[in-house]
Amino acid sequence: MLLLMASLASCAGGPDTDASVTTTNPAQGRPPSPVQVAPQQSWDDAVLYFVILDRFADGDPDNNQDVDRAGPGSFHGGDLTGLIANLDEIADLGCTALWITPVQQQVPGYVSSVGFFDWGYHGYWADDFHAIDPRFGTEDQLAELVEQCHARGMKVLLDVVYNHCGYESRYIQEKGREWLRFGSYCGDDDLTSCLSGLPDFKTDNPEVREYLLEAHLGLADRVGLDGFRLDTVKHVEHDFWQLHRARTRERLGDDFFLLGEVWGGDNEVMEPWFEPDEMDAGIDFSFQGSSIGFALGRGRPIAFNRYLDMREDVREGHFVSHYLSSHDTPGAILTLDGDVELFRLCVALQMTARGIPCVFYGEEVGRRVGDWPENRSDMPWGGLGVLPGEDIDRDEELRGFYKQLIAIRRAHPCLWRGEREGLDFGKHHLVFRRHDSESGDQLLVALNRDAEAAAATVTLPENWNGDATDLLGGARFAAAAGSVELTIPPRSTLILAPTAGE
Ligand SMILES: [Ca+2]
Ligand SMILES: [Ca+2]
Repeated sequence: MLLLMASLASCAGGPDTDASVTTTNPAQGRPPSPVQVAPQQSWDDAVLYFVILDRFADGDPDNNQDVDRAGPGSFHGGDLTGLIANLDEIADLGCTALWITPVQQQVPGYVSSVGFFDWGYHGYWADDFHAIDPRFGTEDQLAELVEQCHARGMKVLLDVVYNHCGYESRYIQEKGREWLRFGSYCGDDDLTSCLSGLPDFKTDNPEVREYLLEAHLGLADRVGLDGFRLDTVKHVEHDFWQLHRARTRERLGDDFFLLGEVWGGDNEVMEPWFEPDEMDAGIDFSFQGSSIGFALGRGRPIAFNRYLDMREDVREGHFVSHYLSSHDTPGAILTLDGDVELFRLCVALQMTARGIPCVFYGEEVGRRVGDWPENRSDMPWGGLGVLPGEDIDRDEELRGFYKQLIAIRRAHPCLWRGEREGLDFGKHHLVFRRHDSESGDQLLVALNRDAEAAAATVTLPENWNGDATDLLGGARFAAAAGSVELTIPPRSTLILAPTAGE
C-alpha cells in the first residue's frame, strides 16, 4: 500500500487421515464445540490460519464504533468475542495455529488520500501500544482467545509492530523527534524511511526500545501468547532484533515463536535474520507467484520442480511460511481468474510443500480475495448468518478439499519434514516423491495442470510395497515390474500412498 499523502481527519465516531477429529452436527451444519485439533509436534507440522480480526466475526455489537460495512477501509465490527465464538470453524479445518492482526489502540481517524476513508481496522496504525482497541475487545478477551485456542490444541501468534505508529498518533505530540521520524524528518533508507508515510520509531533509541518491548512482551506474558508475527522486519535494526530475541527468550521462554515479515523474503533472503538467530521463521513471498505460474501453464514443470527443491533449503531449525493469498498481495483465486480447479492445484502444492502453510481466512471457502483493499473483504459466513459476512455462497467442497489435504499433511511426516525428489516431468505434469527416512513414510504427489489427462510411467522406489492408492480420490494404480502407470486426470492432483496390506 502506498499512500502519497496522509491526511488524517478527525472523527466523532479422507482415508488414513485422522489428524483432526471432528463430527458435524447436521441440525446446525456446524461441528460440536470445542473441536479438537491434534496439536502440532513442532512448527514443522504446523498449519497456520491468518485472520484480520475486524473482518472475521462481530461477536459484540456494543463495541462497534466507526463501523461501515460497505466501506472498504472502514471498521466492519469484527472482534475477539466473534473470533472466540467461531474458533471451531478454524479448528475443524485442522489448523494448528492462529495468526491475528494487531490489537492495540488505533489512531482515532482515517486517511482519505487513497480514494476512500481508510481506518486502522487492520491494526497496523497504533495510537497507544499499551492499550487494546475497544473495537477489538479487551485484554481479558485476548487472554480468553488464547485459552480457548489452547483448549482446542491450537497456538496463537499475535501480529506486532515495532517500526512505526499510526498517522498523527499521540506519540508525535508526546515524544516528537526524540522518538520518531515523520514529515520532513523521514530518512531515505530501509531503516529510517517512513513506510507509506507512517511515523517511524527511532528503534536505535534505548528508551523507545524499552517502551515497545514492554508493551508487546508484557502483553504476551500476561495473556499467554505462543509467539509473534513481526511486522516490517527489515525496517528495524538487526541489533534490535537480537535484543528482542534475547528478551523474548528470557521472559517468554525458548519456545516463544517469532515469524518475521521481511517483504519479498524467502529461504535465502531470510538468512541475515536466521544466521544470527533473530527469529524462527520468515514469510515466504516466493511461493504464491511460483505456484500460480505453474497452475497457469507458465514454464516447464521440471523448472518448477527445481524451484520447489530450492525453497526447501532452509537453515536448520528455521522455517518459511508459504501462502497463496495475503492482506498485502492479490489473492490466488483472483489471479487465477476465479478458476477453482487451478486454485486447487495451488492448494495441493501448498499442502505438500515443506514450511508452514498459511491459510488466509475465507480463501478455503472461495472468498474473493482480490487486490487491495478487496483482499481484506469479510469472511464469507453464508447461511451461518455471522456478521460481518461477505454475501457469497461458501464453496464447501473447496473447504472439504482443504480439510482433506490438511489431514493428509498432518498424518504424513514425509510431507512436512521429508526429503523431496522429482520423479517424472511432462509438458504439463509433475510427479515427485516425499520420503521421511526417520519413519519410512513416503508418498508420491502427481499434478497435472493440463485440460487433458496426463499419462506418466513412474519408477517406484525400492522400498515401495504394493500398488499405489490416491488418498484424495481413492483411485488405485497397479504396480508392475517396479513401476506404476499413472493417469492423472485433467487439472488434478493425486497423492499416492503404498496400498495398505500388500
Ligand atoms: Ca464488534
Ligand atoms: Ca524504521
